[in-house]
Amino acid sequence: LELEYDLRKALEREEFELYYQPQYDIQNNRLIGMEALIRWQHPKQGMVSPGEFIPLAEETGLIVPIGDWVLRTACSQNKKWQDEGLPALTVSVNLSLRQFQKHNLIGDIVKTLKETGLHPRYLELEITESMAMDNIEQVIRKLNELKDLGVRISMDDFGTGYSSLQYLKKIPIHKLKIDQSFIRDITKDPDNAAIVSTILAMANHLRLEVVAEGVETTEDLQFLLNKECRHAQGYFFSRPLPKEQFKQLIH
Ligand code: G
Ligand code: G
Ligand code: MN
Ligand code: NA
Repeated sequence: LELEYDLRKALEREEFELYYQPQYDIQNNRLIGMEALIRWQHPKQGMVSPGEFIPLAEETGLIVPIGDWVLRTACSQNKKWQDEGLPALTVSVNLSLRQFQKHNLIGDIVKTLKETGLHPRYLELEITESMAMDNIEQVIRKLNELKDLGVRISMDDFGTGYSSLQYLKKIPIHKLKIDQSFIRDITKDPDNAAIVSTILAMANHLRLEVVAEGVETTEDLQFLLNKECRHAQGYFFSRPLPKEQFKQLIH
């Protein structure tokens, strides 16, 4: 309850910060983008993980103003880096269920892009399978509107939900992010190796891009290179970094 009270205050007290984790094109050794990940610097408890407060924010509806803040901050930071002459990168923003279901989602995004001046092609929205499961026709309509805006859509934590292949064929997205649980021990766990190979082959047929998440070792990377996986993200390259450090990395 106290945490809820503090969460209500956190926005106005400016206790949130975005960290950025780089994403690479591993076939060309090129930085292509970054995922924005929220951090909460609690005045007494120190860093509270989003795993802890995002569910609470969802329950209480606080995710709506917090999500707006994340979107605005990520877009405006990305535009600022571009204006400073840094290479143009795509910023990925995690959407929560409530945000995705908001009636005015499209309007909010149009407004944020306009106000920050970020070109839509440099914004990617991450949704999860479970978010996109019910009312599929409506979800498809919404995703098409986003696609028409020119923003990119990726399916986060792919493989942990229950989406059918039929569904994957119908849903208008650009990219799958293979969940890190499948990348773990990929060179030692034959099941994981098989799952990842299958996802890569399927994505290739469906013309979907793929990002492997949670790449931690050079062996993981080598496996993915051999399987012609294009994009990757994980501690092997970098942990999520505060904006100043991320800028050092990219400039
Ligand atoms: O950064 P970390 O691994 O601690 O993130 C834990 C979880 O919190 C992940 O599932 C991640 O997707 C989620 N998360 C991080 N930042 C945001 C955010 O800005 N919005 C939402 N909705 N989820 C986030
Ligand atoms: O649900 P989502 O994929 O958005 O969550 C991303 C989470 O994964 C973040 O909390 C981020 O800090 C974490 N993460 C990113 N790279 C790695 C990695 O290589 N290993 C592990 N264990 N976690 C990672
Ligand atoms: Mn994510
Ligand atoms: Na993920």
